[in-house]
Amino acid sequence: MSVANAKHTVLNPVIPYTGPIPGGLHPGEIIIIQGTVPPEADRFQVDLSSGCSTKPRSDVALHFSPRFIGSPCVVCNSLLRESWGKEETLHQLPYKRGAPFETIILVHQDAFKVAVNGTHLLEYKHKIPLNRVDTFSISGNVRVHAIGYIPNS
Ligand code: 9QG
Repeated sequence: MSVANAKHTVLNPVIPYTGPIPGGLHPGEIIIIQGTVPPEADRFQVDLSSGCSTKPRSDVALHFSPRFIGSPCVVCNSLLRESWGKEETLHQLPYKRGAPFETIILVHQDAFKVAVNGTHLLEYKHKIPLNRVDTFSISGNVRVHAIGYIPNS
């Protein structure tokens, strides 16, 4: 799997980046993010959202937030009507400050599955129907080389 298989690729976006997910998200589809964590990073986040409104803020189906300060972890959550749900925290961090990474978000019927550098990391059950997700954002302490959207067939 590589960005070469992508139907749509975004190269070297300025961070924070927000853009449409072409055609929305369906089971079997994959989003690939290739980037580098800056040496002094404290956190970054990927958000899969329902629209791109900031006021009121759009619902976020998947907020995926690697954190490097304190006890390293990855926090996932959803934002519904401007309120965060219950955090799902994995006390494991496959990202390294100063190092490149490849993150793959696999879209399943009932969950997102996230893999980092070729290894499964976590699963996050859908809190918001998949057919409402149409916007991708990435922000915080991260450099992104490419974002690729890979169709399901
Ligand atoms: O802190 O946690 C996820 O549960 C909040 C953060 C918030 C999220 C949230 O302030 O930060 O990570 O999108 C956001 O608002 C980010 C940047 C309890």
